[in-house]
Amino acid sequence: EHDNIQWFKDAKFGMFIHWGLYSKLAGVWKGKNYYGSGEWIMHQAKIPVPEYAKVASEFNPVDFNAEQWAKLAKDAGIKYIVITAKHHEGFAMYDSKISDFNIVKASPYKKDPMKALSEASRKQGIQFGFYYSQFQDWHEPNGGGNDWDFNEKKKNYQQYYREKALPQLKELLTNYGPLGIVWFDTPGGLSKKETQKLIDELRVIQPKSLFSSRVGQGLGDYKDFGDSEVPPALIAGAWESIYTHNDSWGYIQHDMNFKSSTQIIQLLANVSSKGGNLMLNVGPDGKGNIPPYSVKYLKETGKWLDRFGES
Ligand code: JFZ
Repeated sequence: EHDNIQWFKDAKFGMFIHWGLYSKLAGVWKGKNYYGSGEWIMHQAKIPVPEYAKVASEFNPVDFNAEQWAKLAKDAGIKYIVITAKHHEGFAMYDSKISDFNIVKASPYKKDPMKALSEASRKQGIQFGFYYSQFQDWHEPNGGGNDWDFNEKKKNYQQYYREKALPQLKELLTNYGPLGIVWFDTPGGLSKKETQKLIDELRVIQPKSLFSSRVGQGLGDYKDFGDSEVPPALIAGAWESIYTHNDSWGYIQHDMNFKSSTQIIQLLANVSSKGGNLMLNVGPDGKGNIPPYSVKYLKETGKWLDRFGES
């Protein structure tokens, strides 16, 4: 067991944030509405890399306010935040020296929102962590997942790990203060030995950070259940269920199927009664606004927890 697992076991409630170029597309490409997971639109519409890269030049989240986001989490009774530093689209939402496909270099916004959010979260006493898509990277010829621009058989995944994933993870673990969690996703391309080597190289930078189970190969410090899954009974050890507030992780303008505060509270009760944490996702839009229904229902959830929850 990881020696820094206790805060996580006590946390009960986390906030997941999916935010990237897909948030700006909002589930629409060339006038057509896409459904499902908004962060998959590049894949769904088979958008070529150069065309998708142009979205970055229009991505300008001027409404983003780190203090507001962290305050909302605090008011909702949330104890940790995990945000997408880079999703499968390959775009770094932070200042990266490894790839120019990042928010500081490639967007008119030019600032690093991850810096601001990491600081604002800690100021609120909230643990802060990054999601990083370590295998799928649709922007890179050697990254996993993009088979419409690149031939999957010709890919050198090792090279992608060596030249992008590992160096970017090192940046994230080095430049943003102590991270509560590094949340990996959809593993691939690495053997158990190679996965262990990746973990070891990151561990030395931040021995106290927890790594999610999707780092792969049964390694990782706590278990994640499949999306929108709660186990049927009490489970020992540290674990988390992840749910999104509506039906998509990334913002989709035509997805209004938000869970009410009553539903969120029931979900929290269900998960925590079995010993786990609920990490509930919100999808801010391309301007940097958390959807109004998420704000409303999260605040209501916090009010209920103030009255009836144990701290
Ligand atoms: C992954 C991503 O592909 C998706 O875009 C989102 O970020 C989500 C949180 O994670 O999707 C998954 C990964 C694992 C499972 C399901 C969806 N699973 O184990 O059931």
